[in-house]
Amino acid sequence: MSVTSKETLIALVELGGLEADGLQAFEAVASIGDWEVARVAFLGLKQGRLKTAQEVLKTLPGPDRRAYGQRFNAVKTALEAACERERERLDQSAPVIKMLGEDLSVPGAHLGFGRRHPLTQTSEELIDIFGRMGFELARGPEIEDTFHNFEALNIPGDHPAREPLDNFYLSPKSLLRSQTSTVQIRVMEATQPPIRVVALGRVYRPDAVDATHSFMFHQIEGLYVDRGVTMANLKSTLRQFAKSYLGQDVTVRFRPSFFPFTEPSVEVDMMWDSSGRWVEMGGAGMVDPNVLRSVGYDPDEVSGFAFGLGIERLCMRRHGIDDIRPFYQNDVRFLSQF
Ligand code: FA5
Repeated sequence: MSVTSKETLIALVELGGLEADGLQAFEAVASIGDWEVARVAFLGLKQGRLKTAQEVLKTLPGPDRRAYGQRFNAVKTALEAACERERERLDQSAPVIKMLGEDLSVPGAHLGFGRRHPLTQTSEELIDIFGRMGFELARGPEIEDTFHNFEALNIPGDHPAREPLDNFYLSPKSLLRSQTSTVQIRVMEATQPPIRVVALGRVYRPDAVDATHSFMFHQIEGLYVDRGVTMANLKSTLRQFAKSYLGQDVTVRFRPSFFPFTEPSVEVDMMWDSSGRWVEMGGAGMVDPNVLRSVGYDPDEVSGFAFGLGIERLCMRRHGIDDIRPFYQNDVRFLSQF
């Protein structure tokens, strides 16, 4: 191919250099990042070397332009083909080959999702049921002073319930609460009647562990104080609750009992199963006038009922569990059933 000027000759030599550089650059790419750098450097529409070479055409003498243009097109086609070829090579290489090395038909690993502990689920359901009956949620501390755990509940200093062997004392004046009845006092100290609350949480007693006893367990406490509250209200509230949580066919009975902070007091039993066995679900009664007086209420004006139920036993009865211990053994085979 003959050309008329020296500039054209130089430009054609440069086009040859551009082609060689470009082919070498595309051949050398090892990653998609390298490939992109080479593509922009040679084929980039704004500042790629091919674009610059195209601009040269306009500066050449008219008769030489055809020759330059033909050579330019050949270089462009070669570089575009190299660019395309290397892209395909990259797409088919590393990651895909790695994936193919594994057996894609093996089922994925099962992702085990956590779930809430059955006692947490039970507590939430109890809050819900009592919430629908108009009870609000109250809270109290697990580390209590002896005043709230005993004195304010009409359990004086020499009472056997205060024995060190029956409680987890932390100091002479503080202990891990042995009952949620402490929260009754805290609520009454802070609020005026009418009061309708439930309080749930852990309580601690050094009881020997067996199928129905643990040294740490959960109670739900209920307290209703207003004008004219009666034992009939207490019994109907607990029966309604039991039917709602344990089912319409549950049988509940009340036995006369004694608690220092209620008068009269009852123990509440639920029929466990069709064998006719009764299991104690909780204690309850009419708030003792002494307790009402000690928080500044007038027992001639207001009366109240209170109850404290074992949450584990409710959950056990509901789900047909005969032993309290699995709740605290962290065995997922047990826990994952809820
Ligand atoms: C009380 O704790 C009273 N505070 C209940 C009360 C509240 C009476 C308000 C009057 C007014 P008691 O010690 O019986 O009572 O316990 C109540 C319930 O907690 C029992 O019926 C039982 O369901 C559960 N419970 C008691 N001890 C244990 C234990 N070691 N492990 C599991 N559950 C227990």
